[in-house]
Amino acid sequence: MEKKIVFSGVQPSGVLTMGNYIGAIRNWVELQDEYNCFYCVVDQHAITVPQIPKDLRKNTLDVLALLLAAGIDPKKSALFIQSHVAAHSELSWVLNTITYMGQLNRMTQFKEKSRRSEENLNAGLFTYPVLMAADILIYNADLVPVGEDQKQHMELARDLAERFNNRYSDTFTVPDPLIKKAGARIMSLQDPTSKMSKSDKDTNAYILLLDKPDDIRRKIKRAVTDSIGVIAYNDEQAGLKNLLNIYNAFTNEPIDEIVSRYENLGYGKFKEDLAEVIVEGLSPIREKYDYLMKNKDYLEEVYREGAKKAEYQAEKMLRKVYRKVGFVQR
Ligand code: ATP
Ligand code: LTN
Repeated sequence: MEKKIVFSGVQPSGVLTMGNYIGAIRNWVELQDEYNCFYCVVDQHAITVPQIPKDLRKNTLDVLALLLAAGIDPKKSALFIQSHVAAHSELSWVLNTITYMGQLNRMTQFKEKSRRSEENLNAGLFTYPVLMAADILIYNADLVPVGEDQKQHMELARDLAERFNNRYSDTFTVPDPLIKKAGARIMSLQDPTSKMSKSDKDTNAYILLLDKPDDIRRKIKRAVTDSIGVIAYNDEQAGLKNLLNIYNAFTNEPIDEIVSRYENLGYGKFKEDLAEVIVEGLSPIREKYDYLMKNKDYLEEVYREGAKKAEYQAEKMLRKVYRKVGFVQR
C-alpha cells in the first residue's frame, strides 16, 4: 500500500521558538517513517509582514538547519523552500477565485495581524490562508501536523478542496489537521493569554531554539506567574499552567506528578529546575545546528534535492488543475 502524505510548513519570520518545536516540529519528526512527508520553509508567507531582505535570507537557512537539527531527515522527507516550487503560488491564484471574501474576513490570524500593522494592510496578509491551502492541496496531503492556532486555516483548506471537487470534479484530497493535545499551544512567557510567537516584540516572551543557556535561565526566571504562591494546574494560574505544560513537554512526566513534587517547594525552585530541563532538551539541537552551519554546501544540497522531489509532484497536480478549470494546454 502507498504511504499516506503529510505536508507542513513553518515561516522563516525569525529563529524557531520552543512553541514551534513543541507544537509542531517534534511531531513532524515522528511522522517521517510512516508517511511520505513534505516539509516546507514558507518564505512567501513570511513576506506578508515586512521583512528585511538579508534577514529573511538568513532566517530561511537558519530554519532549514534547525529543522535538520531537530531531526528532519532529508533521506526520508522532502525538505524545501516554498519559493523554489512555483506551483504553490500558481495554484493559490486558482484557489483565490473560489474563496469567498467573507471567509477570509473571519480569520482570527488576519484580524490579529492587521490590528498590529494598521499602516501595512496588504492583500497578501488577507489571502495568506489561500496560499496555505495551496501548499497542502498541491501534494494531495492527507495529514497536516500543526499547532492549535492553525485550526481555522485548516478548515479553509478543507473547504476549498471540497468546493473545487464539487465545482469541477474529484481532484483534491480533503486534508485532516493533526493537532496533538499536549503542547499544541505554548503561551507567551510574558502574557499567558497570547501564544508564544517568534515575531513578538518582547524577546522575554519566547525562548528560541538557539537561546544560550543563561538566556533561557533568565527568561524562565522572569516568566509571569501569579501572587497565589502555590503550585497548581488551573486556568486561574495561566502562567504557571504554561510552565507546567513546557516541563511536561520535555520530560513526559505526567502533570499531576510534577505538581505534587513541587507543591511545597515554591515557584523559585520549580523555575530553576524547569530552566535546566529546557537547557538540556534544547542543547542537542543547538549542537547539531552549529555543526550544520559550518557545512553550507550540505544545506544547499538538501534544499535543492527537496525542491526537486516536491516540484515533480506539485507540477503534476497543477497540470491536472489547469486542465479542469479550462486552461489551454501548452
Ligand atoms: P509568527 O509568530 O511569525 O506568526 P509562528 O511561530 O506563530 O510565526 P509558524 O512559524 O508559521 O508560526 O508556525 C509553525 C508551526 O508552529 C505551526 O504549525 C504552528 O501552529 C506552530 N506553533 C507556532 N506557535 C506555537 C505555539 N506557541 N505553541 C504551539 N505551536 C505553535
Ligand atoms: N500558516 C502556518 C504556516 C504554514 C503552513 C502551511 C502550515 C504555511 N503553509 C501549510 C501547515 C501547512 C503558520 O503560520 N503557522
